[in-house]
Amino acid sequence: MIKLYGAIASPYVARVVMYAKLKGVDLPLTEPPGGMAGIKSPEYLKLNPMGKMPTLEVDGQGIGESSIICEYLDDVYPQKSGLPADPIGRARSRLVARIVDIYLAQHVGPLFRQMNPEKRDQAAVDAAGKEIAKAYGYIEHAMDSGPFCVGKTPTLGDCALGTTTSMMHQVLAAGNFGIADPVGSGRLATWWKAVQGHAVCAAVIDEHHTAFGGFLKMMAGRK
Ligand SMILES: N[C@@H](CCC(=O)N[C@@H](CS)C(=O)NCC(=O)O)C(=O)O
Repeated sequence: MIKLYGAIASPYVARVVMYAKLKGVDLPLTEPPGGMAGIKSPEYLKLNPMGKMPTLEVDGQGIGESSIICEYLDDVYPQKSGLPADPIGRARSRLVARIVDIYLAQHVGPLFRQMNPEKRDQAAVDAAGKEIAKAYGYIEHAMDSGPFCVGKTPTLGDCALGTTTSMMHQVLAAGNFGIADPVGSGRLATWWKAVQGHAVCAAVIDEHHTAFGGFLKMMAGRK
């Protein structure tokens, strides 16, 4: 019995949801043990001691980390892989997801703390803007001629980058930081157009966008 725990407002959860849908695997989001706000509950921490979403529960065992969950889904549902067929393509797609995790997302998150212009640390915003632009440069280098990250269909890299890019756009717009859109032109713009034009990717991004918008509003209300 497989269950996916998390909320679609999380780009990491949305990554897994998109990946499963692209594979044609029915994997609805389930309320975590300990309740929706309970990713720090003892029940949840037993499955994923990192206390983060998503977590996949497989016969009572917990698996954390979105990309690991995606690759697990490929192992148990190999009929339609979510990775390109050739080894270099697979490496490129995985590389995009890895760059998102270690070079991009960590610079988008801190901008949440800079939303209020009156309390803003402009030096921190400028530094984040530079790092985000650098990360998209690395990502562009990992892509092939596309239009998706690798080839003509979406794979793991697109699931990771698509959901995180959507979140980044929302954060940049909500904060009005004056940071230029790093996917505004060239290969990255072609990629973003392809993702937005793909029915499955667009539907998941839309759902994530709405939920994340609600999260931003809630944060703004707390200021
Ligand atoms: N590297 C993890 C990141 C997961 C993550 O950071 N999830 C966030 C939600 S977007 C979370 O659960 N945060 C709660 C916390 O850190 O306490 C993955 O790929 O699954």
